[in-house]
Formats: sequence, structure tokens, C-alpha cells
Amino acid sequence: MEKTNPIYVTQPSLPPLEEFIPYLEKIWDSKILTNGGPFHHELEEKLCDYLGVKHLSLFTNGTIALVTALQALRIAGEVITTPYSFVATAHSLLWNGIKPVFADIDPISLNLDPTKIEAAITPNTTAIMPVHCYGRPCDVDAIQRIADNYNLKVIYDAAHAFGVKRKGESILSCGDLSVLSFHATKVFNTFEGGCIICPDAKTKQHIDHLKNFGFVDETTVVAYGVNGKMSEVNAAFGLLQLQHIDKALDKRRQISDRYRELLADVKGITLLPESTDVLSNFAYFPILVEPVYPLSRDALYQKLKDKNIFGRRYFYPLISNFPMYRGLVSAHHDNLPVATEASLKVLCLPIYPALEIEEVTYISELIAN
Ligand code: T4K
Repeated sequence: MEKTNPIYVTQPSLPPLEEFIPYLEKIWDSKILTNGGPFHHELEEKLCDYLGVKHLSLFTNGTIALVTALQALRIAGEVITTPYSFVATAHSLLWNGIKPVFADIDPISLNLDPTKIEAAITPNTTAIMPVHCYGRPCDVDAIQRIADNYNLKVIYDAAHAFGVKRKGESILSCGDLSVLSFHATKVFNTFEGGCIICPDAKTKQHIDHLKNFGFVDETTVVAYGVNGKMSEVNAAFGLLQLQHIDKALDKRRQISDRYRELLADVKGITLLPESTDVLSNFAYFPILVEPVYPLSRDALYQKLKDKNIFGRRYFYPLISNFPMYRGLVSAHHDNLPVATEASLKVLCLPIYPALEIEEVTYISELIAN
């Protein structure tokens, strides 16, 4: 099967256009475009039900939600985080004047290694910001134990973890706050968007104020909040997406199963293990290209690209290698050997609901031969 059309690492799921028109007509009729309109409220409620969480606050995107989550908990000083993520994780710290302290990741989960956290704690440490990378849960119990021992907050960057459950419970309820991204490239998208999962109504109310410039009422401003509100068009699109999400997740599962079947025995290709405890969302399909594979990771990336298949090296380079971070002591590669190795081995293969199973077979055969 020769491919002519490009296959990207992901492609947003789009429901039939005609299904969106009635939502737009309602917005046109009401003339409520933003600032907490009816679709915004409805999406917050429906997402709480779907995700199995008590409270959440919608945002214009995941990055502003991360920035606001840190502000909501008044985090300052130093925060321990992973270098193996999208830059927004650490950028959200810099936006709050916080110093990121990078700790290494676990070689199996590729998430922040709890055994590396304690050594990174100083008197200035106020919080830990782990990432459920690729939607694969962190070791939340170990992280919470450390946070409790040292009186630290935990804010999860859960940008990839829409709908992920562990032992039947949403992973999004772990820690003090969790942040989701609803960007176009995510499992559940609202074009741009995100949310903060809040443990109680009071925290949600505070966060709702912070995303609306700090306004509590017409004349009272309690904090220098940002404009982080989700618009009615984005919220309406989210409501429509929710109707299709289970089908989309099922297709992702089929794609993941097919890759696993065809790549399991390919020498030099390592697949990340699955856990029976975890209800996955199959957000990404990372493979590790080991030294015994006949091609380097970059050569395999290029081989696929030459066939119009655009995998991505998420996450290369490491955040700690970008100019605004590389001067930090914790950014030195000697401190981050596992993350450094992972960033040189990983290739994320295409996975999205419209990807045909025969395309998955074709991609896998190119890798296997
Ligand atoms: N924390 C973590 C751990 C994150 O991964 C992210 C975002 C955030 C925080 C911040 O959340 P947001 O503020 O974004 O809500 C993408 C996304 O822009 C970014 O949201 C995401 N992580 C990151 C992992 O991936 P790029 O640079 O890979 O995007 P781009 O434009 O190259 O898109 C990848 C492929 O997707 C394209 O080759 C084609 C396809 N695509 C993309 C878009 C935007 C489409 O088919 N349609 C589209 O509209 O960053």
C-alpha cells in the first residue's frame, strides 16, 4: 500500500458539520458569546459527569489553565518537575516567577521518578508538577507520600490524560489540582481549550474569579487574574464532541492494539507496557527505537517522512535543553540521564480515530522491514 496523502501524528476528530449548526444558531439567537454563558455551564457539568470528577473550570487553553492553577495555590519559590514534556509545563512556572527544578524520569513509565524527587527538595520548594506523559498515570501514591511528608502541593499537568482511570477512579482527582488540555491535537478537543479539575466548590469559585481578571462582582477585583475564559463556540463544540468521544476512544484502542500486535516482536523496537489497572485513552503511540534496531531513531523518523508519514519526536529536545532552562543546575544532562536517553529514542506514531487500520498495518510493516 503506497501512501500519497500525508499521515500526521494526529488529526482532530471532527463530528459532521451539520451537527454543529444548531449550536451556532443558538449562540446567534442568544448573542451570548462568552463570559460564562449557557454552553460553558453545560459543558462543565457534562464533563464532570463524563470524567467522574466533582468540579472543573473551563479555560481558553491548557497553558493558561496551568499558569492559573499555580496562581490559585499561591505557589512560589521552586517547583520540582519533569524535563520530559511539552514546553508549556515549565513555561507555566516561569510565567509565575517560579524556578523549575528538573528531576529525572522513570525508564518504564517515562513520568517523573518519585525516587528522584526527594533529593531535589530545598527549603524553597513549594510544589511538585508531574505530567501524566502520553496519558500514562504517574506513580501518584508515591508522589503524594512525598508531598505529604514535606508539606508540598501537587499540581498535575494532565494535558494528555482525558478520561484516564486507575483502579476505576479518575486519575484527574489526584493531587491538589489537575489541568487538562483540549487543544486540537488532543483526544478530546474544543479547537483550543482546557480545564482545571478542582477538589471542591470553593476552589472552583476562586479559580473562576482568577480566569476572569479576578472579578468577583461588577466592582470587586480580588487578584490580578488573567482572561482565561472559554468562549461559547468552543464550549458548544465540546458538547458536540462529547457525544462522539466513546466511539473515538474505541477506534484509538483498535489502532493501539494493531500496532502492538504488529510491532511486539520487532527487534530493537520497545513498546511501553500496558497495565490492567489503567483505563487508557490511547492519546499517543510512542515507540522506543533501541540501538539494536537497524536504523537510528532519526533515520526511522526520516524513512517514514519520506513515505509521507509524519511521526513526532515528542519530547525531543528535552525542556531542560531550551535556552531559558539550560542554565539551571538541575538542567544538566548528568542529572537527567533517563530523560536524555528517552528523548533520543522515542518516536510517536500516528494515532487518531480517522486513521485506517490498513494504514496502521502499512506503517508497522515499514518499521518492521
Ligand atoms: N502540557 C502538556 C504536557 C502538553 O502536551 C501541552 C500541549 C500543554 C501542557 C499545553 O496545552 P495547550 O495550551 O496547548 O492547550 C502540539 C500542541 O500544539 C500542543 O497543544 C500539545 N501539548 C503538543 C504535545 O502538541 P505541535 O507543535 O506538535 O503541534 P502541530 O501544529 O505541529 O500539530 C501536530 C500535528 O497535528 C500536525 O502535524 C497536523 C495535526 N494537526 C494539528 C493542528 C493544530 C491537525 O491536523 N489540525 C490542527 O488544527 O504541538
